[in-house]
Amino acid sequence: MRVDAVTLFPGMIDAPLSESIVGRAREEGFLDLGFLNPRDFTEDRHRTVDDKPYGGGTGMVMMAEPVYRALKKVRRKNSFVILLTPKGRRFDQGLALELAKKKHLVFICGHYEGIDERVTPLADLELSIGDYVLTGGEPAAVAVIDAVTRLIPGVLKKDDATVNETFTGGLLEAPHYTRPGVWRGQKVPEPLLSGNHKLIAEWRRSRAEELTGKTRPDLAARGPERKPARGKKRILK
Ligand code: 6GU
Repeated sequence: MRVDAVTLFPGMIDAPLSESIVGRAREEGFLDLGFLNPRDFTEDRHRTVDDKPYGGGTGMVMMAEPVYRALKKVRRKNSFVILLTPKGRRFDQGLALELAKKKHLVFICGHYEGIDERVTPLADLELSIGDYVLTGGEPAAVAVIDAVTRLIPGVLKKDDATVNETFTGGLLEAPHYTRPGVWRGQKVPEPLLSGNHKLIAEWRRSRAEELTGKTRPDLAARGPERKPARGKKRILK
């Protein structure tokens, strides 16, 4: 998959996505990640990318033109353009699965107080990663690119890891344990040591339901199917 990020701070995305599984996915060619800095698309002496908001107020607003030019340079017919903003649709695993099918994703990262509203029509989707405010779209882009990259076939060794996991089944995952069997007085639950696969599956199911009911009643209420939350359409352009 090809992914491009339009950002004033490429290092905020490049560095975290150079480590671990995503770093390896890039080295192995599963993910081809590129960056466009709106500053490189300015023409004035100071390479200006932001200005004061019309109507007054605090902070600076990113200007539309440098972002537009950057986007024009990378956008192709099959590109899916995502504008990262806390006002966007909330990202979830269902959306990650949809985005993983795309050939080319382009992320536009706002910074400061945001981007001139007139760039919004250039995006296919406005996306948020949760109900809190970040300094910019960059950490959100990292989260989304990470979640999507691990779903690209071949990136993870066992595809099973993406089938059984938290959220895909509409439940949080059961807890995991590894050696030693007793750690500082705490034992590994008996069923996991039984070697009985049916018993293990039942134990995990039951722990997953218990955990989901306790910490995420909203997920529990939605049921076991990975169906969209009520009233939400899951169809992307
Ligand atoms: Cl996409 N951007 C910013 N600035 N803050 C956020 C966000 C995005 N998602 C959650 N908070």
